[in-house]
Amino acid sequence: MERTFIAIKPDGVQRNLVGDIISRFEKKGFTLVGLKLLNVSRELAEQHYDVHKEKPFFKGLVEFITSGPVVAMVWEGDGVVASARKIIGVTNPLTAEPGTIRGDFGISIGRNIIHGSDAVETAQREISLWFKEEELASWKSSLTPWIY
Ligand code: 3AN
Repeated sequence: MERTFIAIKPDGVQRNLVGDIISRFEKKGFTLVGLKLLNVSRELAEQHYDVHKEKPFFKGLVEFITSGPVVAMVWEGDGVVASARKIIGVTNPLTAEPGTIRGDFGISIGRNIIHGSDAVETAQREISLWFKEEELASWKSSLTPWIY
């Protein structure tokens, strides 16, 4: 079953959006298989944002993601990577559609509340970067026959 990595960034945690965000993925029908609240080390932040290391905003990105607790999650389900990106909305919250997480809650690209893997391969890399195998639990929701 496909999995994606989702992180609620420090702004989302400080603004008490954790419950609402988790609820959106639950209500859609996806299954939560990994969840933790952590302070992100500089090393993890730099590895996570490795593809952006040449970008002018890289330093600010690392500083921001390490500035307060982050909620890291793994969600499972058919097509979850692309679907989560739709639920999240485009990178700039000002242009993100209302009804998406960024469209509903954000204003600034540097404070865009949430991260979601952009492809299945990226998801695999990010899940193994953020979670140990034993921290992930597969389970069958009793709702499954009503979803698939
Ligand atoms: P997304 O998170 O939508 O996949 P990416 O991967 O292009 O977006 O960028 C990663 C993160 O870098 C974004 N979530 C955002 O916080 C930050 N970012 C992207 N572009 C900019 C920018 N032009 N200025 C400041 N921060 C940016």
